Amino acid sequence: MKSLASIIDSTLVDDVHTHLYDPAFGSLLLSGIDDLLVYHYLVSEASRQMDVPLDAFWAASKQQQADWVWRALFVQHSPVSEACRGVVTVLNALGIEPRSRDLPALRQWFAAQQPSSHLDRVLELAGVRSVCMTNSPFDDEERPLWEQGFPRDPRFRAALRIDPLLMDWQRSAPRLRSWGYDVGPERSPRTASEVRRLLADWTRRIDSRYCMVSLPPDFAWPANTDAAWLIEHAVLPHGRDHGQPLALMLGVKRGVNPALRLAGDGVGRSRLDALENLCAANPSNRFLVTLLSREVQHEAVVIARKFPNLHLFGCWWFTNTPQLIDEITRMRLELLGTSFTPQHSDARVLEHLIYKWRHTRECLIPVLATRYADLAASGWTVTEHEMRRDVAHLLGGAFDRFVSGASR
Ligand code: RAT
Ligand code: ZN
Repeated sequence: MKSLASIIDSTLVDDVHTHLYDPAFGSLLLSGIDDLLVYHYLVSEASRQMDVPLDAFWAASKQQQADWVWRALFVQHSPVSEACRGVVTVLNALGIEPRSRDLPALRQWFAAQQPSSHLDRVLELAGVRSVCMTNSPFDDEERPLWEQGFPRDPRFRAALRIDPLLMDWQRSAPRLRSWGYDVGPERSPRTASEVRRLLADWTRRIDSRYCMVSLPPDFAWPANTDAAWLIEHAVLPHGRDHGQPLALMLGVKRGVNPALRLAGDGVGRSRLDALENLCAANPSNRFLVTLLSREVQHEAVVIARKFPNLHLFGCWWFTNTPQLIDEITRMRLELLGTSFTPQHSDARVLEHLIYKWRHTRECLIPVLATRYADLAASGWTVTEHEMRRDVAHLLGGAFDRFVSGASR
């Protein structure tokens, strides 16, 4: 009988949320040592250890920034944080001596890789079958390529990201008008139906699996806000008409320290009564939810027990650390069985897939082993076939079924 560890290691993942792009997007698909080092998780850590002032840091080239991050986090101190260890795991998996401390040599190694075989190799090392992208019509870099069309790489699936639409309606409305949608700044039936037309057009154009938004801790629903109105009159009807779940990423405080740019976002405890209200009032809509604050994870699990139209996924961003993955996944298994998706990678750089999934697998093995051992002690020993079924379910299968509406 195959061990649980080897089943977890060999089961391919369908990664349900990343910031990676189909190779057709060229340089938007980040890869290589400099992008690994200027990852915003590392920049926020480096900002605590570097002597360089932030304005000088941002004014410098990517290579110079990477040099500073490397020096601060890998040379002057041991890279013990989760994001730092990630770089080490990546280099090690690619067969590179991580302690060489020679950035020029690392750069040469990455530059020598042939992009499409490197992509295949990374996916293989990560044990990843497909990745879901984050695709925004509001992104001026990616919108033109979608409008023009391109042959899709089937391993890169799409999700429609709509943060500016919901969180910055007053500035988004003129953009929609410039794209030919007859919306006004006011909340009218015409505006709602034009926003639905935009969502339908983009869902078709990108072949979206779900619609997604990240929301601040004080997000309320119902409420007299543009976001709540747009959700009720455009996003939820769109979801029902087009079978699209709505993914809510709850608890991000954008720009807590704007000087850190992308690295400057923080966390707050979300008001989960909004989630409860959404799930209760909209039984024909499906909600995918991940939460940034550790403090609200238990409340979210209890809400999921009450609403089969809610599927929890991932240990998001600041909760993607071994300690919290262990805690959150144990809690979810104990209260939800296998009806959730323990992890997404949130990879921004191709090679992130390697470390995010290796580290997640390392965490899942003891968590699941304990549940199975407890179960065996109570008189139910799972077979190898059942373990394979459960692991495939947890590593993307359950999410797929929920998204397709086939079963919850
Ligand atoms: O984890 C991250 O990289 C964050 O910056 C966010 O992108 C977050 O995952 C999001 O999708 O908003
Ligand atoms: Zn993300």
